[in-house]
Amino acid sequence: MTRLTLVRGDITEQAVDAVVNAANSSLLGGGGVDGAIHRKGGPEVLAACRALRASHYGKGLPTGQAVATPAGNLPARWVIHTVGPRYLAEEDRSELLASCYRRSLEVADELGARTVAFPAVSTGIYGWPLDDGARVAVRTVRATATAVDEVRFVVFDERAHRAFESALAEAPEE
Ligand code: AR6
Repeated sequence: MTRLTLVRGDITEQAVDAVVNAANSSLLGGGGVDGAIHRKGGPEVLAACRALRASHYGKGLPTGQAVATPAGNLPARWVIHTVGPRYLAEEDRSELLASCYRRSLEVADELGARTVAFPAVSTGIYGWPLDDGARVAVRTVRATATAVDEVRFVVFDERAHRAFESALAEAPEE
């Protein structure tokens, strides 16, 4: 059974096997979680991302996919980079958001990671409404078969904390 936990804090300070990065397709950094992970992770993370761009992901990492690199100076072993969808009111892209969580857990299983910290993917710069983003995150993780022992949602502020608390309080779907 995978335990789902929730903490308010900074994703770059989590001593877990893998931290998930809310990246963009370029894999070369950005703002928000991505900026913080590259700042703290340092050159080893960026070099590994560049190597991915030079090999398997010449056109970038597609939205909804995930790929791992070492975590450099972060207190984690790996960073799992995933690319969330930008929120569009006129199009339901929640399957792509769900895919980020699902694929990240698959990658975690391939690595043998037992503890994984997720940010609220897409709910910052990509504009996804927090309540819905939290619901998709919790439902998807609950519905995914994985050997990960703990999935830790790490949120920055009180509003996000409340959104995840409500999502976690919902009865699991059968
Ligand atoms: N720890 C935990 N949560 C955080 C942190 C942190 N250090 N920093 C921000 N958050 P975002 P996105 C929260 O914007 O929406 C980048 O430029 C934040 O409050 O990091 O998927 C990438 O390169 C929000 O709730 O990711 C992409 O271009 C959540 O984490 C783009 O932003 C995600 O916010 C991705 O946008």
